[in-house]
Amino acid sequence: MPAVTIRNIRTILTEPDNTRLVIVKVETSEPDLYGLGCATFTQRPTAVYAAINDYLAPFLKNKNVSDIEDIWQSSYVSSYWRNGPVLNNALSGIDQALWDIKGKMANMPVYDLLGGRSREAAPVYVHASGESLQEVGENVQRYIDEGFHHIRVQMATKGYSTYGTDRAQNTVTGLSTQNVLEGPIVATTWTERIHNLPVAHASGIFEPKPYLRSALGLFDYLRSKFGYGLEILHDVHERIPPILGVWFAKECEKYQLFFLEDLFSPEDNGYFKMVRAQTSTPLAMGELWNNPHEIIPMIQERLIDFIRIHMSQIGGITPARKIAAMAELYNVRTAWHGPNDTSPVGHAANMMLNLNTHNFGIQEVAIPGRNTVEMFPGIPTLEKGMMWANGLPGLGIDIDEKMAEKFPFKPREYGGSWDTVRRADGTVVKP
Ligand code: GCO
Ligand code: MG
Repeated sequence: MPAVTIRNIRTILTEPDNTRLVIVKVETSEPDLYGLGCATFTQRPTAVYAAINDYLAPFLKNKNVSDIEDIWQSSYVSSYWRNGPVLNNALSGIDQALWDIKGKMANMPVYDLLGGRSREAAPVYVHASGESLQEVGENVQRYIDEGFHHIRVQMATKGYSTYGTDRAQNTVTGLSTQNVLEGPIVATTWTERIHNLPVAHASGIFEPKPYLRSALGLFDYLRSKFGYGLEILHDVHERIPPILGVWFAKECEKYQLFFLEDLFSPEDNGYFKMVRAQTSTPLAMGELWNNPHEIIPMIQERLIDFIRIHMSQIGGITPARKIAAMAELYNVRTAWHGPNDTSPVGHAANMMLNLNTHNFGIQEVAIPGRNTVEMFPGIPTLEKGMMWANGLPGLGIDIDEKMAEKFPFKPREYGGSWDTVRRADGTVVKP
């Protein structure tokens, strides 16, 4: 039987529900056989598009679709310089599509190619946020009523920009919120005074201590309202000075979080040793890592409990399954990144590892919009607080290309970059 080869690689840019998605379609020498992969880097989607169309598509034409490992390794070094977000996303789109094709050719879901299932479905966590303790509490209750058991909680810090709430920059949808200083400044006169400094373009002011006090107040409120049966998670989103992160993780211990996420920025990985020695608050990190050198020491030294890599940011299923296997040896659990800028194809790829790997931890999910569900037949479903794959061959998902064409990228201020958030004195804050 003649080898099945790559005939064409197409990149689909679409925005069904206010988040820009990058989907790769690998078409083969078999007319009806194709694969889909996620290459979504929502702040730089057209850079990924160029990396695929200008470089990987010509490089891979006529290659044998069966040789996923060789295609990954040769593509990885074909740029010479490597391990960055744009090229890794481009590589991921093709890699996931090739795994999709391999499963279709073998007539089995990718998790069966990897050794079968360790569980029926993947428990998920959802995002509850609000402007006040009461509003967050109401949203938590709503999710509990819908059958969710793991809930990430984020609350606006009055008078400041706060990640993960309506007052935050929401660049994933490219809609920057207006400056959030309209509320009374709940701070000392010092902050009030310097708040009025003329600060260049900013989508709000972030100050660490008001945020930290507000977050601890939220955990206290939720534990007194819901008790300790509910699993609550929180994303610091790397914004605070690292030593305050050490203090905060220790303060969180009594609230028994499921995990505390992105306590430090990737540039401050070195602080994990310090916090690890002082508290048992479970730590999660990974969505911002692209390079093996950022990742390997964190697993080897058991500095995190959950690895939260955004799978397309490291190049797809091929590297992700290797990292998951290494993590198992150190008892680090997976928690693949999965908000609305992980496409449904990306979630389908996450699910292949979520069902297969022994050291699964939790799967993040943002409830998909109606257009997204319609555009991606076979999208993993949510039921009983868990995500379910459909058991179809490959990744089990498709895309309605005609519909995707009807949802082109919307024009965005600053090209859809992550908004600039600043301290009261004007210093830029890590996102
Ligand atoms: C999360 C992440 C996201 C990122 C977003 C960036 O934990 O889901 O922090 O909210 O901010 O994916 O585009
Ligand atoms: Mg995060």
